Amino acid sequence: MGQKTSKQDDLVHAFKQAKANIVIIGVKKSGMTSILQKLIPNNPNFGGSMMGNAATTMTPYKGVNLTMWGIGFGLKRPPLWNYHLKKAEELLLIVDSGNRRTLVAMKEELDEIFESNLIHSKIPVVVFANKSDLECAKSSEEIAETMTLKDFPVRWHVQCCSALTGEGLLEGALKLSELISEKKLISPASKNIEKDTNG
Ligand SMILES: Nc1nc2c(ncn2[C@@H]2O[C@H](COP(=O)(O)OP(=O)(O)O)[C@@H](O)[C@H]2O)c(=O)[nH]1
Ligand SMILES: [Mg+2]
Repeated sequence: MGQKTSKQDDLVHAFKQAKANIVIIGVKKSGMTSILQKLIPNNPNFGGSMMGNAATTMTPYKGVNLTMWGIGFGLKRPPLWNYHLKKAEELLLIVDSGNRRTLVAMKEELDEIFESNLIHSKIPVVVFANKSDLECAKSSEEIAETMTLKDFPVRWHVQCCSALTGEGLLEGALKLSELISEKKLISPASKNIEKDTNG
């Protein structure tokens, strides 16, 4: 075993710092399973568990609590969805950056989530715009515009990435952790304030 850490190790390390209740919403086929297999490489069963109309909950790393759900067209919200949204400290959205229909589906999902007032209005939102390797992939600016992100009352960031090549995943994981720590600084009521910010 070499001393140098691999890109994969760096990615896992960055994601481990994202200590929060993270709600992950992806449009089906946009690459949720592929991305999560990179972020959580030691969990071979987990991709298969994301199916049907149920949310999957897991804590792959200490303090990193994930609740995942794939939106399909016309699927009902999974049981306990409102409960998960209320507890959410960060939203991670996974879309296919080459497929306009999935971007519009996610925008409509966000409309409903924010209209319902179930979610903290200052919640950070990170969009993983996956499949950036495709020729038809849109830029982060085009994605933000199609999803009308500036109309939502939140701090958001669009990260173009590819689960296929690995490009952009580390930047996305770092952004997730960064926005979570920022939010904790301005939200003293948060239960999970980390003393060790260098860890
Ligand atoms: N070109 C390309 N294909 C991808 C990428 N990520 C996932 N895919 C493919 O997209 C399809 C759906 O991926 P999957 O992870 O199962 O999506 P899920 O339904 O959101 O969990 C599969 O055929 C993947 O191989 C990517 O970054 N680039
Ligand atoms: Mg899947």
